[in-house]
Amino acid sequence: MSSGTKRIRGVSVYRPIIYGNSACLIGPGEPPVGDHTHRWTVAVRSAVAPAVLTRDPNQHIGGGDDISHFIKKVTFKLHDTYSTPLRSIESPPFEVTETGWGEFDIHIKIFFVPEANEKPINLTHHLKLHPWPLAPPTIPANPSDPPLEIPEPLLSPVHAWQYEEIVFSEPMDPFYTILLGKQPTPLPKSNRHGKTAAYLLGPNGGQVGEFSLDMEDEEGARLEAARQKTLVQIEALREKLAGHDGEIAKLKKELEEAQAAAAAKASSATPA
Ligand code: SLL
Repeated sequence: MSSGTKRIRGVSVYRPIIYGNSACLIGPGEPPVGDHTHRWTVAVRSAVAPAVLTRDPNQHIGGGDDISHFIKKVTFKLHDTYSTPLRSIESPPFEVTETGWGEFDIHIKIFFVPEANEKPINLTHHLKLHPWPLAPPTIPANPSDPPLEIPEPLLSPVHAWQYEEIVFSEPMDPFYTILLGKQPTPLPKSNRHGKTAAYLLGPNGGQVGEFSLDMEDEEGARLEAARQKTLVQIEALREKLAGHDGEIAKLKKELEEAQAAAAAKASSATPA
């Protein structure tokens, strides 16, 4: 076997990516496109953003690193209402920009460079155009009040992105050399691009730019809080169950006593 076809045993290399979409309302100043309401971009990108974002909101998330040393091609299968729904993107940026009126599932297939000798992976992303559920402040406290005006900036842009780590376990020898030569930029501690009125990257919404270690910590804290809450609920149910067991034992005893008393009464009433 030549060294070119060897796998590196016991080694895993991971590469962070994001996939998803950004969407903007087509503005009143722009030329209309039929009944289309939004311009959107679906993409596979690096999770880390460039230091300076462009002005195009569809480019506001990730994309700072080149990922073409391991991704060769990405196909995006759009809704059948689009002409040529299968879009094949053979060089970076791996993305499709379109206009439309509706949300639907996009099937994304990532093909790796030949050196990787890996099967393509399939992902599904639900194209998101609308920022629902609407933010709580837009819902009136009193149901008889008229609905509050939703400020235009809150509707556009909308961001819906998923963080993913592609793991190459036991990579091919030449591919391992390629990976070692192109390290991903580490995620920053905090998002360098901060918050805007945009929907919706991350649990707190409004973040643009990139995924950060803080977001990972927040996710961990949320999971831990949920775990603690579940433990408390389990304990409460256990106590309730123990209470029910006690009640059952008490009722059983009362029943036995009543049955014994009835039997005694019946036997004493029986004529000799
Ligand atoms: C819906 N099930 O009803 C979805 C389908 C399809 C969206 C949404 C493009 C149309 C065109 C377009 O926005 N399709 O090119 O005319 O919401």
